[in-house]
Formats: sequence, structure tokens, C-alpha cells
Amino acid sequence: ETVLALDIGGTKMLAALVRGETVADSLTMPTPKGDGGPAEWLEALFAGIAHWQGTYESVGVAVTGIVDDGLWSPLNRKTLDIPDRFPLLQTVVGLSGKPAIAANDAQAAAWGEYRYGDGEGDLVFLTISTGIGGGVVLDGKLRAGLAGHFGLTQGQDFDGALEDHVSGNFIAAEAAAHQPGASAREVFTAAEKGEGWADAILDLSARRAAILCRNIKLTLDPARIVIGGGIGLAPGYRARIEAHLDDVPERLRPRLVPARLGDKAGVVGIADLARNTKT
Ligand code: BMX
Repeated sequence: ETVLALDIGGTKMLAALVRGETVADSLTMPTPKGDGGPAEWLEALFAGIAHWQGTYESVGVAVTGIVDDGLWSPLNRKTLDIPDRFPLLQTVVGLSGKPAIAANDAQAAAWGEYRYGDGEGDLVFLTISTGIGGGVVLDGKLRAGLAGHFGLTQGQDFDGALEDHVSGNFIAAEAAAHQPGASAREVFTAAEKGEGWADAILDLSARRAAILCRNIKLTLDPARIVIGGGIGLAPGYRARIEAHLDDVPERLRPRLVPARLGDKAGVVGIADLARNTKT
């Protein structure tokens, strides 16, 4: 069964035709922040995939933010500024004419990595991207609701949400003083070229991510923490986190692995959930 899977994040929107863990076709568009709202963004996305009509039987939508009863709300507007309780399911059913389900993006990705990733046991997925999200699979079950919203947790040495001090948004904001307008990606490039300021920003971000991984290990004791997201999967970032875990005693040390499905974890996961949810 082919599922139309959508993954709407703070930076990009991905539409994919998914069979099992195979992505048969896909389309990526930047999330048009500040330009219309979710209704217009979804219309634009569906216009781009109009030629897929008739090739899928159901739809799964993974979004940054929380979905309650089909209504989509932001938790941190710095990640994506959308209105409260946007009628996501209703809009997607209207645009596709197919049954649909919706879930948080990182929870969907956690499920994708659990179903199709390597290894067994409990799993925590951690996406380090525009914001920081996560998903928790315990005893073979994906936890819903707020479970895994690690980016919203607060720190001891800074004010506000953790993600505002770690994520891609943070990295880009810190870079402004050194290289105005630089994206998080460009900070990685600068660090590779030996720029000390860029190295320091990435290191601070990774140090805080390492503390988060330690706390996750001590809270849930997952067999592995799967790292995803544009920052989490950027060259060298996971190694930086690992470097900050070097001195953690073996028994307490989290095992970090890269997302096997890469940036497709969300669409593969939400497609699987759509296939197995009778609506
Ligand atoms: C935020 C929150 C989470 C999301 C995470 C990663 C919003 C809009 N989003 O913590 O629901 O999973 O960011 O989102 O409040 P991403 O866009 O960086 O993938």
C-alpha cells in the first residue's frame, strides 16, 4: 500500500510516496514562513504533487508542534509560528480526498527508526534541527502527547527552552555577530575552515546536547538514542556530542547512533502509522 507522507518542519516541507521503507518519489519545498499560513503552505505542497493523485490510498502528516484531535498547534513559535489549533486533518483530507492521520514530526521519525532501523529494545529519537524534538518508543509502543519534547525542557545555566540554546536556530543566531546572515550550515563550513568562533558555537551546542543525552539515558535507559535532523546529521556534530560523553562512566553512557533513514525517518514513520491506523 502506497501512502502519501508529508513532513512539515521549521525549515522544510517534504512530501513523499512511501511503500514500506521505500520512498518512491519525493518533493521538498522550503517552509514558507511569514508567507501565508498552514492552509496556503499545504495548498502549495499539494499543487506540487498534483500528478501523484490516484497513486496513494491514505495520507500521513508529520508536523513540528503538537497535534490534538487533528488540530495543529505550536509549542515554540520560534521553531514555527503557526496559529493555535489549525484544522490540519480536515485540511489534508479536503486536499487529498483520502483518509489521513497526523502526528508530531519527531515522534513519527522515532517510529520510522524503530520499525526499520537496526537493533532492538527501547529507543529514543532525538532530532537536532530548526528546534529540538524527540520521540520515545518503549516496549514496542510509541509514546504520544508531549513525550519526547526534549527541546522544550529547561536548563540550569540558561533561561527558557533548551532548544533555543542548542538548535539550528541557536547556531545561526550566535553566528550573526561573526558572519552576518550565516545559516547553521554555513557555521559548519566555517568550522571546517578552522574558524575559531564557529568551532566554539558548535561545541557549546554539542556540549548541551550531550547533557541532554545523559539525562535521557538516566531517565529512560534506552538501548540507543538515534540522532537525526539537519544539525544532528551534519558532518562531525555527533562526534562532538560523543567527545563530551567521553568521561561518562561506561554504565551510564548513552549509545548514540545516526538515523538510518536519515531525513526520511519522519515520512517513513508517519506512512507506517497511516497504514496501520484505521480511520
Ligand atoms: C519544537 C516543537 C516540536 C518539534 C521540534 C523539532 C514547535 C513548532 N515545535 O520543539 O514539536 O518536534 O521543535 O521541530 O513547537 P523541527 O521543525 O526542528 O523538526
